[in-house]
Amino acid sequence: MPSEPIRNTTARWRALDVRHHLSPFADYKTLKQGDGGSRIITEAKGVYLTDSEGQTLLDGMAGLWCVNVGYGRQELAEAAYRQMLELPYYNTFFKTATPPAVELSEKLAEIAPEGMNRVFYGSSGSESNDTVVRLVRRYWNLRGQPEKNHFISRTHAYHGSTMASASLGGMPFMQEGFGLPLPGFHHVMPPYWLDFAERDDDGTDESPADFGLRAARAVEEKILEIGADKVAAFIGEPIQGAGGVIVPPETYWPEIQRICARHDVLLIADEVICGFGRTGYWFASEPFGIKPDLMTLAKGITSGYIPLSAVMVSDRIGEVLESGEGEFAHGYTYSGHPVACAVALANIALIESDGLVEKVREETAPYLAERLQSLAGHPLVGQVRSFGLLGAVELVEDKARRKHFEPIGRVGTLCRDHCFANGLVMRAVRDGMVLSPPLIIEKPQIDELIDKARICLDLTAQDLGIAI
Ligand code: PXG
Repeated sequence: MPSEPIRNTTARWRALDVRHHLSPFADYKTLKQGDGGSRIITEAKGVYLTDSEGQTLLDGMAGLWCVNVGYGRQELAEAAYRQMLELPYYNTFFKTATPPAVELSEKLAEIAPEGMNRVFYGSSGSESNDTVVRLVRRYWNLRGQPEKNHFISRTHAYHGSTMASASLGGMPFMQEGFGLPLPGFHHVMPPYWLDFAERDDDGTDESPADFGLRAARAVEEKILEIGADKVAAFIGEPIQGAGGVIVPPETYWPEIQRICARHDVLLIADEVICGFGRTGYWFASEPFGIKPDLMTLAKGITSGYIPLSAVMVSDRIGEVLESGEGEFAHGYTYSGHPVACAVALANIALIESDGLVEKVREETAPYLAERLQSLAGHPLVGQVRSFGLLGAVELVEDKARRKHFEPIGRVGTLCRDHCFANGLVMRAVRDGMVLSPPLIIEKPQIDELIDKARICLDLTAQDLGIAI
């Protein structure tokens, strides 16, 4: 009779969750008032999750954009087990290192864009973005330009939750009331055509190519406003993930690259979501033509099996760091953690042996793009975007006018809840339904995902009284 104890366990876990667990990005008052409590996820295999009540969910988000090789991979568990028995922990401070930390550094240098040969480790994307701020300031100090210490980022950017990474981020609700952004952090518009493209009087929309150039030039205007002698770096995700899977026009990144070079501003690519095969390339800098000076990595580096992050540093920066007097006074107890690095090595080996980068580029990304297009005609859908295995279905009130529902976010949440109830995890960013499935997803599972998404769109339209 397994059903009885399982139900009791669910009730117990939910009660404990409400009583003792402060979840990230949660509304504690609503949780406390009892809105049913959290869903308890107990197991997962491949692309499917199971909750404590036995419901199966197709995980369209790969956890939080991270479980690239899918759930339940024995090779990763074995790598952790072996390393824990051999050397569970040792630090990388004070002139010590461990085999997994140095082996992983070599491997990352091999797969990273050319000329990125040095790595600094942390345990989260937030830490890697805090590290990048300090590395960049150290670099300009060593170059004798300490006043070159300002950072430019974009609205809708997500770079983490620590004080510096949330300052880099462009989400006002994470900053208001927290004394953020810290001084020296600036934001410009994102390359988000749907919201920011202009429309002339006769109703013609600005072309994506023109808009991409204009969005890039917003960075140049900001550099000139602050003064190029004060701007240290520009940071951006090749595709903004948590901001709503904002895929920039092709003109955007090459222009950003030119602007950064012209003003001697470093270019940081936040590849925390985009890296490790997500876009059909090892790193998204490649297809977007970005030549980063620094690159931050996390999530897919271990497929989320264990916390690990990294900053990759180009030779140009690395040589300056190595020429300066004194130490770089920065690091974490778990920098280069041997178990995390051993898992990362096993994870990269799996991405290679499964051929996931090529599979995404040649097979599943084109298929996902094609299947998503089949949703474009739905009355709620204003735009469908995808690149690699990142996708978004943006729900709008009026397609022709690119007009959002009000209040923004309500319809997305409705749809998200229908997805959960119907066995699909799809996250809502404002009213954009975003997707980032494990890279092992097969075509029939993409069909299942799209079929489920269509049902949930229909249910959402029904809630709103909109004819399908
Ligand atoms: N950079 C990017 C591009 C991210 O997406 C971070 C940095 C920070 O990583 P850590 O490991 O510190 O969380 C992220 C994280 C969401 C969601 O709801 C997205 C993230 C984290 C939590 C929720 O989409 N991205």
